Amino acid sequence: MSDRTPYAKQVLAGQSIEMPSWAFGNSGTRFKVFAQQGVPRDPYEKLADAAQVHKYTGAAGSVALHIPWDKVEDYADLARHAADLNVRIGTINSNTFQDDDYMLGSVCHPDAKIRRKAVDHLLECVDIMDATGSADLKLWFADGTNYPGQDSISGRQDHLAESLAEVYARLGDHQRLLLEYKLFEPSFYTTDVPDWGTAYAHCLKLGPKAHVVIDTGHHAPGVNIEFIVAFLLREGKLGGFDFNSRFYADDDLMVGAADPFQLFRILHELTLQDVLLPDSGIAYMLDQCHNIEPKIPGQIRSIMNVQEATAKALLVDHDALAAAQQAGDVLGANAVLMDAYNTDVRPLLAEVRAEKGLAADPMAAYAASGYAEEIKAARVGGAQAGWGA
Ligand code: LRH
Ligand code: MN
Repeated sequence: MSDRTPYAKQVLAGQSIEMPSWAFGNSGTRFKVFAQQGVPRDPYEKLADAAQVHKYTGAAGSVALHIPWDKVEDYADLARHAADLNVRIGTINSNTFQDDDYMLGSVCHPDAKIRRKAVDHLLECVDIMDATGSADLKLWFADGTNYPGQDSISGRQDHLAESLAEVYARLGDHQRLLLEYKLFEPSFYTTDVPDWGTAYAHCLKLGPKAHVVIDTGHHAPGVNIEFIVAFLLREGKLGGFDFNSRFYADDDLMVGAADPFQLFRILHELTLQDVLLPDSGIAYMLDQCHNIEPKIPGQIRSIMNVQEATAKALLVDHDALAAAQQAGDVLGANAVLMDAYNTDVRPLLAEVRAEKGLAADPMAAYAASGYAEEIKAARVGGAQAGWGA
């Protein structure tokens, strides 16, 4: 077995997982959004908190924005603020799911006036990308229906295709459109982009700047997500990930918390295709809500969970695996993967952090920094950030 440690350390040192700005604000469920002390009041404070995660993990150098949750007067100034904090603004997320006009949909709405409004918002998001220097526009649509007969399933697909084509045409040379699918919620009969196949078909029609985003919480129970990963990778249409985990539906829990083995299997498929580093063209992001746990430590733990799953995947002996697969050695092949999965990679990650001048344990280092107490004391008054649902 060739020693894969040097290669693993090199990849782990360069890994970067984007944080969602909304993870630092208050969040919850329809039953309750719990407020936490010290929560940011604006996108500037959200970036400051995100910078803490990058400071201690060294693997979270960018922050995704969500519009209008992160609306500011001057996006170029916000991008400068991010740079001062040693992070950068990444993916721009549109929001066509919180306006009363969107009750029956946005880009798929039966009324052309509402579709116009939705597309104008998406075009505004591309303007923001021009200001922040972001490459990716991430589109998730809550669009769907709740009752059979409520609207034309194929008619809504026509509206969707037309709306996406207009946005696609507006993209700059180095900009991409990432289409995210989701099985259900908030719609409970049809969702207009419910699965990878629908997203893939629309992206194929749109062109080379359109790719599919896989949110790990957006599948029916039992769906083999790593198959979707392998398939879209093979097609060159995997644009990004929204990492989180779930026990039941779109729980948006910390990635790897509910099913670390699934996360490992996903990272294994990505490692096989050597697409883990930022220049791979795949946007690795967290999409989570820390409803009851402290938010900055929640993000730090999440980055560490991705790093641990990645390290295990990087230790898989690909040559031995290929040989066992070729020989039809079912148990042998499975054992190669399980050996890597059952490897304690925490010492290896502590080494990688030490070589980057970081503390071996990011959670302990952040806790010892006193930052949590500082923001609790400083952020008094003003309106805490949240989903504003
Ligand atoms: C939808 C989603 C989408 C975001 C939102 C915050 O469930 O995953 O990626 O816009 O969460
Ligand atoms: Mn998502």
